[in-house]
Amino acid sequence: APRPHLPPAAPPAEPASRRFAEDVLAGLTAPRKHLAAKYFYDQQGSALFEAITRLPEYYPTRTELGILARHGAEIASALPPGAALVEFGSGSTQKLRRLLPHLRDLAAYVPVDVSEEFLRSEAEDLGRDFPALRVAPVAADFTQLFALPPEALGAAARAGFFPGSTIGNFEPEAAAALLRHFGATLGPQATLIVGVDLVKDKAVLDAAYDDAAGVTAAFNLNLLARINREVGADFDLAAFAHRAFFDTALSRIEMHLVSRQAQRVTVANVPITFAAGETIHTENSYKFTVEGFRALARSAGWEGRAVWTDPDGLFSIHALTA
Ligand code: AVJ
Repeated sequence: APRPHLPPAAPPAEPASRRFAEDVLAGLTAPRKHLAAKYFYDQQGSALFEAITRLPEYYPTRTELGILARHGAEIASALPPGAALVEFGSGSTQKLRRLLPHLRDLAAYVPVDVSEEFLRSEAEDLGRDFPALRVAPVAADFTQLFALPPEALGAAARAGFFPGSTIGNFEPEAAAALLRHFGATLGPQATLIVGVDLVKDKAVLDAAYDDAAGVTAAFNLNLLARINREVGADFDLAAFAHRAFFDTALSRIEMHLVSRQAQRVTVANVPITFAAGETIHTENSYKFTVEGFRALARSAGWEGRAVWTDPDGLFSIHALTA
């Protein structure tokens, strides 16, 4: 089985649990309370997100998979021959699997993910289904510096894959910095394939993040349950409500947890007070126009080469070159 490649001699990292506790306390003691969206994805949060992707209102995942199924051959042909493909934040490999049948001369597939266990099991499954594929997993946070494994460095070329519109979770400045960081990681003459959710009717966007079955509400509230479990807190989940809406001026979905009443919560022995109606801002999900995303990419050193969308213009997949 492929072994995750560990970054070379990094300084001893701060334990993830301590980092989480510090970020939570900093966010909840700020004048406008906030928590980072990356913390949604503990085991329960990841399962809830998988359930979100199957909701009738949540169009992004099935639309992106449809684009990959329909235009997979063309998207694959945007990669130079003999390239190693680096997937940033790989999670499940279902999107990659749509491209693989068209990528017959791939030098290696390099999934990069913080979750080492998940990375290993996905890599094993992939190795079983595509025995000719060289899989070289890297256990790392893709937003931080990490070394590419020899399988990628020795390839004729390098390409990046960043599906799912995860780019939308970053503030515009941070999104540009991340795209720049991908360029530095992949090196000169790289190609990048990015999935980007598009601006559309507000009612469609609002429903996608506030579904009738309440799965997105459970996903949002799970963050409080996670803090109770891992940081030590006494959040009463019934005392908070899910709120999600598209802000047209800022072109982003905002998700909040709204305090239903004035209340006091203790988080890692620190008292946190909430006024009735006060919110914790838990996520931004930016939506782009095709031209708007290309301009962002250009500001980060990437040139738009091709773009594919679905017939309804809901979602886009971009091929960029350095
Ligand atoms: C995984 C960041 C793409 O923004 O659509 C889904 C996360 N949040 N429903 C998104 C999410 C609420 C999702 N991304």
